[in-house]
Amino acid sequence: MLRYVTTNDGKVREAREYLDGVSQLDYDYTEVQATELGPIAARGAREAYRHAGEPVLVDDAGLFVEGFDGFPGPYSSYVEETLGVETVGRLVAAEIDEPRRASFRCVMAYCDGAAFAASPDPVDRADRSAAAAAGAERSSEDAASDDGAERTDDAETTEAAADPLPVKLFEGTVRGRIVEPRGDGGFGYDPIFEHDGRTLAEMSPAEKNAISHRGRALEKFAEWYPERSE
Ligand code: ITT
Repeated sequence: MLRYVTTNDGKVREAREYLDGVSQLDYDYTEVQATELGPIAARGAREAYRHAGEPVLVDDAGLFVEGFDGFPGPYSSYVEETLGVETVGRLVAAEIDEPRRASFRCVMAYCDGAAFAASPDPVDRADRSAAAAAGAERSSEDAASDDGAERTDDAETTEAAADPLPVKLFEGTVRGRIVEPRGDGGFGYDPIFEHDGRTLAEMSPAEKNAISHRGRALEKFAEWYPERSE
């Protein structure tokens, strides 16, 4: 059975729309310090797989503010806990001129203990350009390739060399702007992240999933997974 590894119930609600009956594994894997989401998710998936002994999907997400060189990025969780979402919104408003562009990114890491056949890069062009614009991680191409020796991402190459348990990554990005908080849906940074005129907190779960970083990553995963699980 596939376990969706997260301590965040908001993520699980969104994942259920793509993965029928997926069960949550409320496991707080070690979030290594890294400037990129890919290695954090990959390492988390290896650890969670060893813990659970069944297929796992780890979801690591972050808000990348363009005018802050991608900050808070992989530190989004820590920054939400320490400063809070509204303070982040106020800092951005004080320091950065309109349009205060940002992107939300999500990397899903899947591990079931077995190797993966080479497969086409599951990241699309929109993800790449959004990531580049946000000054976020290195190319999403690296972050989305099958894990292993051919990976060019330095941090994850070091990780994979130290721990060769195969991991496959799926990534999604949504572009938007930082605005004053609006809406009471969603979770985390949703009230201050506007996409196409509405904040993610002003959207229904289905509307958010249709355009969000997580929805896009889940869509790619849900397309690939059935064959794997046969
Ligand atoms: P797990 O690591 O246990 O999955 P988490 O909430 O710490 O839970 P992340 O590290 O991936 O998950 O999240 C980084 C931060 O970004 C955290 O503060 C989340 O609340 C926030 N976040 C993640 N996805 C989000 C989304 O879709 N909308 C708004 N905020 C989100």
